Amino acid sequence: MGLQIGVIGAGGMGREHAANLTALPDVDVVVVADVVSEAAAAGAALAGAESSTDPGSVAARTDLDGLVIASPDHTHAALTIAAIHAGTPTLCEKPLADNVADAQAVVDAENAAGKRLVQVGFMREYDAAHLQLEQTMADLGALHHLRCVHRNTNVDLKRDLALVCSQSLIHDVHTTHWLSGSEFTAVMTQVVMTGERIEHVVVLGELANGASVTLEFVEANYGYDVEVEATCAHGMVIAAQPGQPIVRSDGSAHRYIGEDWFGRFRAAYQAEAADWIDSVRHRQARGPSTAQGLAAQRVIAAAITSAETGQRTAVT
Ligand code: ISE
Repeated sequence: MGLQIGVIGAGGMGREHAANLTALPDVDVVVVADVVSEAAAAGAALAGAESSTDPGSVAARTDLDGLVIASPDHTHAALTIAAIHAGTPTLCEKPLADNVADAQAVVDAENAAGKRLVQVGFMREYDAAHLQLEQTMADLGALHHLRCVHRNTNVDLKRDLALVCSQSLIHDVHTTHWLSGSEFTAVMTQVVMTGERIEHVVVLGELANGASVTLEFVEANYGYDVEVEATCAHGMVIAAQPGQPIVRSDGSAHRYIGEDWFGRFRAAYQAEAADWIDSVRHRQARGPSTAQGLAAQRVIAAAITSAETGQRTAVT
């Protein structure tokens, strides 16, 4: 019998995790839960698992070897805390919570358990282009400036600033923490609207190690596009774009970018699943921690405050 894994959330991300886990040797996704019964049933069918419409009771099960939480963001904290109480190794999708207090509650619960049990799904740490950039930076001396650009195709969703920040920009905040090995001390946010829609968000950040950061989010309708560049003491490096072939047709040369994060980061999600399963087998959580999830949430809160007040805002 393989590892017995539960998946909570059967939307796009939950199904992605269920499929990636099912493809691994000696891993059985045994239950897929979603409050929407049709989604739960479809997710369960995909994984050959039982279905449940009660995520809370699945999170509290003590007979699972591991749990993946990919339900709506506002449910992450409570479900992760239930899994910690059950002693279950957990991969919780980002964000760890949708506010600082709830993220702090997860950190507190894990500390009280006396053992690290949770990995947060900041999957860029498993992306080949990001890993290559990290390695290259190590040869270029101290980081002076990091620039992360995140464009996605959610134009029609008309998300407010809190959602843009906690769903999208939080990736770039964590990327900064990871690649700089430092923390934000202050941020200044500028938001550009097109009518009632957020068009462009720019966060200027200061890091404790003296480096500066520019995080940009753009609601782009042409495709999903993530860029990272680091300027260091002895040179600068730009992350490679995934190696898609160049197709020449109809008088132009074309390279496919992808419409969403599933296309761009599919291999990273697969590597994340494999590494998380390995950590479950070794009974030692690794990868992005709840403390890092909380730290990212604090930067997001400061960035939102800065946009609202028009002031440079300290990150506490
Ligand atoms: C999603 O989780 C991502 O990974 C994308 O980068 C982000 O833009 C999107 O808003 C998230 O939901």
